[in-house]
Amino acid sequence: MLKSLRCLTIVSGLAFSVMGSGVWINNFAMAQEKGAAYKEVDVKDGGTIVGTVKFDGDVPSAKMLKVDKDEQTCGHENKASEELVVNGESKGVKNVVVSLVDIAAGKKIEAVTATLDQKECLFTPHVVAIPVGSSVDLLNSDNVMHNLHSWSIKNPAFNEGVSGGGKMTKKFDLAEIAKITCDVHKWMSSFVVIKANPYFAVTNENGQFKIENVPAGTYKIEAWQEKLGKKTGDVTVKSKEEVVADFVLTKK
Ligand SMILES: [Cu+2]
Repeated sequence: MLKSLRCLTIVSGLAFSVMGSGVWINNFAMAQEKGAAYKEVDVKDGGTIVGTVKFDGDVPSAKMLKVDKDEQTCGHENKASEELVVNGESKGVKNVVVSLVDIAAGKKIEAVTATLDQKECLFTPHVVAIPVGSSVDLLNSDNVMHNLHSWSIKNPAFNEGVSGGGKMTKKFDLAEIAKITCDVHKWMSSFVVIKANPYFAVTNENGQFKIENVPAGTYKIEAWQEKLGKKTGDVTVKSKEEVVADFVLTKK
């Protein structure tokens, strides 16, 4: 099979599209709220988007989180924050959510049950991405009380304690970025990112991602990272081909 590689590099001010111009944003937001933004179809001969999200600048050292409570369980030393994890060699940024934002039709949305654990007084994984209609098992693997405080705006917010070894399950039906914190241990935070379509991925420790079975077409592709913000570009996918969409993010 002939496999060609097309390259798109998204850097500031180059192939970088502006999200601010009103019409598209408003239409998209309205469609999303009505739940009519995405149609499930049979995708045959879809293409694949691969890419890397890299950090532009000196590799930042991890912010340290002060552990000042429940030290027998949480540890006596301060913990490295995962709010911005940049690989020292590849400069890849971990835990970036890369997604197609304006795709009208494509593969079926498969609801999942993801897991977000509180372990040794950190949330793990730090970022969970799920499609709408999915659930998250919120676990407490520690022997101390934790709390789950969701800063949801569209989905029902919750703020509940969970005892050691406990679990609660929450369903997320609307697309948004929901920060989850523990009010018992102020240093603990994580994000549940809920997407309106199934075309998204979370970057690995080298900043790499892969989005598969995309119908041929041109789409807006977005990278979001909690400290570096959002960047959007255009990507053109062709049947059975692999297209590269790289992002470069910088500190704001
Ligand atoms: Cu906690």
